[in-house]
Amino acid sequence: MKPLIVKLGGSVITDKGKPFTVRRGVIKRLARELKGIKSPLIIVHGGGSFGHPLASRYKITGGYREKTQLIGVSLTHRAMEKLNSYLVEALQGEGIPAMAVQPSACLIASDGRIESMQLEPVRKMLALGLVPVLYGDVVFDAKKGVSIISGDQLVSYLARKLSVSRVVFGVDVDGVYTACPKKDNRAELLRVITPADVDLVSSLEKGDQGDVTGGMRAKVLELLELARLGIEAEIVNAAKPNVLREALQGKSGLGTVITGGK
Ligand code: IP8
Repeated sequence: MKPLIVKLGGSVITDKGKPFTVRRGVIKRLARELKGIKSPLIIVHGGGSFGHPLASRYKITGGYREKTQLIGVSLTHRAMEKLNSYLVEALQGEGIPAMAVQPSACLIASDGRIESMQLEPVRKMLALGLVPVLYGDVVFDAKKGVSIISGDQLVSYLARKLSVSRVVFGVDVDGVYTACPKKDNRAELLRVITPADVDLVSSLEKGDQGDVTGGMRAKVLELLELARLGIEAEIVNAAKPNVLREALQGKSGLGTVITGGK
């Protein structure tokens, strides 16, 4: 059976308004929803109020420029490890054999894009029935010294390299909107996005201030890369009970489908 990839957005599993705060109840519920999934799973999560504030404070996306950033590299990575541990333990609590995979230790980036990644351990985990849990991370970069790789980019890379059946992104809104639905009440939910919708995608929001990896627009761009290869993805509201579970069980149309053709 081909694996499914699920991305748990940082805005779902953490409180973005409060530094270093996990949403315990939400994580527990999501772990219960994931328990019911029969297909092999790869889980990737975002940074939320753990990774983004530190990456932003130490200007890590701009690359390595001065020694004072090194403590920021160390702190950003550690913050992501803490969030990852919390999630892995919640999954274990539901009996899911989750295992952390540290992206910074197994990939090299170049100018902010993944250049190479050692995927054999992930393949072996899947073959055994373990559930790899990766995350957006501060990584070593051939051009910039260091950079931030988002969970979104990791999902897109993993989906291309490992043969996956479907990609589901869990976010804290109902899908992709024409504008940010939290700030603009005229924002309309888009049900389907295809590679033909380039103009629309370039007008999507780039994320809040303090989000170092580009918000909804960056997510959609990563997923359109997959759509071009025939891998369909859906962005759904994981903050609402059972939506993520149903999307992973194969129900389509719960949020925004990113596909190669209408
Ligand atoms: O929340 C960002 O991952 P994302 C990770 O998936 C860090 O964009 C370290 C800020």
